[in-house]
Amino acid sequence: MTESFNTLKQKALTELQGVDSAEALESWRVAWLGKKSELTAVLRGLGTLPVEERKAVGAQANVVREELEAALEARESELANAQMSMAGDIDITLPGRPWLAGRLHPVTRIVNEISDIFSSLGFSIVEGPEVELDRYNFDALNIPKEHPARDTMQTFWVDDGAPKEARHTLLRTHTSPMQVRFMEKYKEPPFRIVVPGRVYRYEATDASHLPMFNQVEGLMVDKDVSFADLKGTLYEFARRFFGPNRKVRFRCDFFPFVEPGVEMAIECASCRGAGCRVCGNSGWLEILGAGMVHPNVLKGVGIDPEIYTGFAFGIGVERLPMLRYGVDDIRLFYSNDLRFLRQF
Ligand code: 2U9
Repeated sequence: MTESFNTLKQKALTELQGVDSAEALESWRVAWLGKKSELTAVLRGLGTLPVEERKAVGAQANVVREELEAALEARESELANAQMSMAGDIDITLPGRPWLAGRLHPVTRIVNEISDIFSSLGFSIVEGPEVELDRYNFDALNIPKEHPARDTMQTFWVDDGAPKEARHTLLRTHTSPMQVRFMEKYKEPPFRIVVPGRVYRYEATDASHLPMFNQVEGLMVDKDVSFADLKGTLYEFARRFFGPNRKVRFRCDFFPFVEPGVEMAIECASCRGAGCRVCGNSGWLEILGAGMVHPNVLKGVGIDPEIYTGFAFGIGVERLPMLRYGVDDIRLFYSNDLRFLRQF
């Protein structure tokens, strides 16, 4: 009996080696392990055997059945793997790939950090459209047509169907249009908002300029808001962002939407004030402009400048991570080089 089990097993296993498809595998299973197989016939016939023989034969038959089942399973996965390799889907010999953990872009993190600081000072965060009307981007901000300030903000005009000279649609050059929209909508001060977002300027690219960059602009309007509030707020921002030891400088500047206007600069991190390529040899990096909101801007949205005053500021966001991490070329942020981005 042992002999014939061995023969059966050998025959079945040899045949299994030749099986090369799912259908052939199923036929093999039916032939060698199915209801009408030799092995099943032996197991069924056990009852006719004398008791002593029944036990031994039954045990042997079960061992063979288990061996054949295991061989079937092994062949099945061999065939599945071979099929996948042939299709070129997968190389099962390669080690698994580790999952890459995503993270926020360094500029996004800085935008969030700035927003959080102003949020903790009582400002609400507001966002607005990147495609704007020139009425909001220029006219409402005290920059009428032919005003020279329009030259400093060369613009990407959007084809809105009008002839080229009569277009009114553009990619916003700053986020200020949203402050105008906000005041127009909510009418009655007090307002304290910051508007983060992308802005666009049609200008040549270099180590400190890109045609797209991020701003966080802020606006506070209320009764009795003074220049001291402006300075106090922006000093506090600089202190929280850069720490208490970084030097800060305020100087007079001009922006059509504020009067008076100032520029706030921070000591250059790359050269510590000595002068280098990043800061154009001045030792200082201008990080924001600010000023008291121009009475014309308030009047334009129906707010009486005799009753209310306000201050506003604009931060060029990319400069801040450049300062903090000593990055000397703004283009690195947007070249999709993971070797650079993974450092943050
Ligand atoms: C309203 C009124 C006034 C926002 C301001 C600046 C000064 C400024 C620059 C900083 C670097 C632009 O990104 S940058 O190149 N911004 O200098 N921005 S005051 O003034 C406003 C805004 C909205 C209604």
